Amino acid sequence: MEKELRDRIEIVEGDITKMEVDAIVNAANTSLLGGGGVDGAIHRTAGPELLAETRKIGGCPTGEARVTKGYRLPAKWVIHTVGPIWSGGNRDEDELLASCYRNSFKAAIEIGAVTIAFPSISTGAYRFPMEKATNIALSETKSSLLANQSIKKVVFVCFGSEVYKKYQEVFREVFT
Ligand code: AR6
Repeated sequence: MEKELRDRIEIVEGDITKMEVDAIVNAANTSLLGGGGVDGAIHRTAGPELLAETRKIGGCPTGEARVTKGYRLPAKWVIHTVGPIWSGGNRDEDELLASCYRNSFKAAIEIGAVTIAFPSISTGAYRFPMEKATNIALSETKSSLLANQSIKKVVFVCFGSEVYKKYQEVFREVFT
């Protein structure tokens, strides 16, 4: 069981906009109107049709997720989730980040996505501590994959070698 579960997770270093998966997850903000970091890269690659669709959605609360098409991205869908801004750890940041992963998986299952790629939500502009965020990402993924057999592959796309190394390290802890 554990082995099978581990085989459904992949950790790669790279750019999420290039991923050929059913759905990529965007680390967005509550406006859903784009921004910097991974959000900016996704909007640039998808093209202006993405912004037109997110405008119609009208925003998303922290911890929740909303789905759009992928437009010019190789991915068919974008699951936009809003991570918490780190402000010391006493404002429900852990639980809000965990719900980003849970709600993204829920959305992926609803649209029938079988392969899904995640960035490291909240650890850039939103300053969530990397180690804590990685633990939450991998623990929530483990629970969601155990509960749902429909998702066959989850790819964690690490932007840079430090993020990649941290994911490898935490993966060994969470999956042994
Ligand atoms: N592919 C994969 N990961 C990436 C890419 C990419 N192309 N570009 C950056 N990252 P951030 P947040 C990594 O700041 O902390 C935006 O302005 C990045 O190195 O993108 O959730 C939104 O509009 C880091 O490891 O997202 C919000 O306002 C991770 O993605 C705010 O930033 C997340 O960094 C959200 O902040």
